[in-house]
Amino acid sequence: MVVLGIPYDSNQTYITGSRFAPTYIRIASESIEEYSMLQGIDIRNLDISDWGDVEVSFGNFEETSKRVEHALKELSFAEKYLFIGGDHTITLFTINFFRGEVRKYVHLDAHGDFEDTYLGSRYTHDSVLRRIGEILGWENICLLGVRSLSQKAHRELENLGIEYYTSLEIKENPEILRDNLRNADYISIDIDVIDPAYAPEVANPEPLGLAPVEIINGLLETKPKFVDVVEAVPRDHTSITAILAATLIREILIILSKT
Ligand SMILES: [Mn+2]
Repeated sequence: MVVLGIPYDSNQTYITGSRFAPTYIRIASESIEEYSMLQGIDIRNLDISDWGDVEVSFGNFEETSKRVEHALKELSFAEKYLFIGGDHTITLFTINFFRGEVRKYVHLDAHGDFEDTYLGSRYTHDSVLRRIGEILGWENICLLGVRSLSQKAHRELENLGIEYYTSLEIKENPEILRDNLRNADYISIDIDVIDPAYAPEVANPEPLGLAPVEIINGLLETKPKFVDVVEAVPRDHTSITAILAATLIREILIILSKT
């Protein structure tokens, strides 16, 4: 199993700096136990290699795409992958590369990420789910935890028949999370799906979100091949959002190692 940071951010307009997330999440991981009490496993006993970060080209989607592709070709021996963003654009790089291996893609996010273009560009954190749907097919994507999108994007989700559930629906029925994650090959976790009370340091905080334990409970029975954790914007090494991301990643590495 490989861990790869993709510290690309572009077009972030409110709280910026997801490029620093892989570094601060790794620093935070030093402060927490390697042993998961929840799952009874110490990640030091797993076969994990951390390949550091791709050297991205800020502001240049095409060049960064080439660089990520080059890195992923080198890492094609791996059976499981954990990617750390970066903003949500990074999922386009990984989905583009692994498109043939992803039958079900689940997007955990407060936002729809479903604009056709954002600030004049088709390849941004705010249009990533639409681009992924175009690649994988609308029936193969699912959006969970959403609570913020434009009325136009909302209508389009409906018209295209895309499966989506709001954070409020999931709060009422946690089975939605478990059922939709169970068969996912690729799980993309925008850390803003979690309520800003727990994860304040994100690019666009949205209240009315899920609790970290709800996310963990939803993930425990899953068997993905690919997971990414994106959109954290930790300010420094004391960031509680980085500690939360590091804790989630510890549990995810164990889940990835299980199949
Ligand atoms: Mn997102």
